[in-house]
Amino acid sequence: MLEEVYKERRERLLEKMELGVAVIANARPQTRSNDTEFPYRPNSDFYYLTGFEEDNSILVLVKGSEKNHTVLFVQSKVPEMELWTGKRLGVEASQTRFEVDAVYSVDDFDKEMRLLMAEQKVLYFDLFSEDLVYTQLKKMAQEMLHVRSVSISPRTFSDIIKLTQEMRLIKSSDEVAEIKEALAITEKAHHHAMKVCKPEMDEYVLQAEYEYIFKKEGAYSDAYTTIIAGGNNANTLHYIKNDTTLKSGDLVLVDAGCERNFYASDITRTYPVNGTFTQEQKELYEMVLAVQLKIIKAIKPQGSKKVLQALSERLLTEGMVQLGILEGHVKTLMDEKAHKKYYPHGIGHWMGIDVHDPCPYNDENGEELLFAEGMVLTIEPGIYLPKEDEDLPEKYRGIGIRIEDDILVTKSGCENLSNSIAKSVAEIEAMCKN
Ligand SMILES: [Mn+2]
Repeated sequence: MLEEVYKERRERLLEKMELGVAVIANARPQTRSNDTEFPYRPNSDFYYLTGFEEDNSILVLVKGSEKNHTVLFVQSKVPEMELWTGKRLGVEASQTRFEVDAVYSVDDFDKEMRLLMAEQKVLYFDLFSEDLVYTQLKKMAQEMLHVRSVSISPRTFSDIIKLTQEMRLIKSSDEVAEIKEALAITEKAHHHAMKVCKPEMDEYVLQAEYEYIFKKEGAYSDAYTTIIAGGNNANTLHYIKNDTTLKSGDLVLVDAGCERNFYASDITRTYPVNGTFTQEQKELYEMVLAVQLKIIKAIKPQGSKKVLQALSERLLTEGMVQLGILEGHVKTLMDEKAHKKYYPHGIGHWMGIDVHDPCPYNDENGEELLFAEGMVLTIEPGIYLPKEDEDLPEKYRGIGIRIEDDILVTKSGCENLSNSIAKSVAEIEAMCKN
């Protein structure tokens, strides 16, 4: 994205702030073991406001009564360090690249920050983060209380994340384009995997097929750990061990999506390991699919997640009664929450730079936020029928199905951004046979 996109976001954030100073630090590298690290990924809010991928960087926004001031702290270039960990942009090049008022070395953070905080009453940062930068900030603010030359120093702490997360709820067309690019790769991966999946393959090998396509097609990472759940493993919702051998006659539930340019995709498909659904699998699958399609149809501006949740619970309960999974009246079963045993999760979540975008679901007064153009959410109904559950008809035991797509709320309704990933029984069986 262009630098002015990030600049415009910073300006919008400044508009939402009261007079004061805001500090947003980038993520720290995370240790994997001893002295090795996980691949680095920037903090989502920091990235949203800067587009900068280097660790050891901090953004500071000062909202003044007359004018605003934006400052970026970056790691300065140290040749001996660059030999080991790669080139850094450094202070000078950052000054040219970023449309901020000043760039300093992060080594000067303490010194410069005291100047930026002086005469400010409100200090914004991520109040819930335990990052050292914020601990350091609080310490500075406390020390400044005792500096006689400073007449005002921040005594009010406010949550910057609340403001950025409100902004991130509505995606710009540039952001939707990024999500679409991620989805194009995720589509290739699902289609490729449907083709190569076969009985006696280990789940982690199928996982590797997905990750191979992600990287080959230009997505550096998955957006979350891939779930490859063969047969009864699908009934463990967050199954990520992926270490069982896939069996002919079973379904495999795959929840896999790549991250591209730090935008997520999140797709679940459930397909037969040997390429052909059994009669029972087909009955269950088509029931869940019909529910998913109806829910997607119901998405439009002024709609809400609560309404979709209720709809999904009612439709799935009806479906389960029709198939003999639950017995009784739909309304009574729902009052008793009988359906929750087999559909225990939510219908979906916001998605964007984070796979579960941490945007608000309710407004200031606790009222649910209604859908509006530019929001992106997943729709993922599922039904989970454990092997050991003797209340279930025997023929359905050990089957778990989830179908998940990524949906953009549009002006008049919605667009299923992942519509072209094989989903009907016929489409899936055709793809598996290729
Ligand atoms: Mn999801």
